[in-house]
Amino acid sequence: MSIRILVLHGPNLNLLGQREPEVYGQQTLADINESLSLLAAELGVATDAFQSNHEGDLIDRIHSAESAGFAGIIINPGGLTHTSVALRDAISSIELPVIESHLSNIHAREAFRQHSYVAGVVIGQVSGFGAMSYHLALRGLISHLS
Ligand code: CA2
Repeated sequence: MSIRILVLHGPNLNLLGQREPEVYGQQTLADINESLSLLAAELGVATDAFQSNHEGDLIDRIHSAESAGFAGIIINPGGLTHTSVALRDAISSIELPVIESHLSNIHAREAFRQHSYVAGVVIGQVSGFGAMSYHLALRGLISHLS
């Protein structure tokens, strides 16, 4: 059975491609999930994507990821990146490697976006490459696992 990677998308990312294309690009979340899944297949792993607008749902998925058979997590926490101690605590409570991914370069945006609560408990962060941030995160996670 191939290695399975959980991909978590946080609040408002379901709106991708419909609003603010100048900031977040033209691709929909379904487009991003599909291209990531194709890359994963090329690299010999599988991705399983989940989006939620609810902090607790994301935390529940993080808690159950290992028992559900995932080897690692890629997460774009959306706006929760900059607010959520609870999400950070959930990530630090598990043994699985986690990579943080952002479409935009959060360090080149408003001051309030430049701090990430989760950055200190993840393997690494990819920020600013649009949909490719997820691809780079996947490559980084696979490299970390192997
Ligand atoms: O750049 C990223 O990936 C972000 O995580 C996206 C979040 C933002 O709060 C972070 O600072 C950076 C926002 C996701 C909301 O996405 C939208 C998509 C279309 C229209 C409106 C929001």
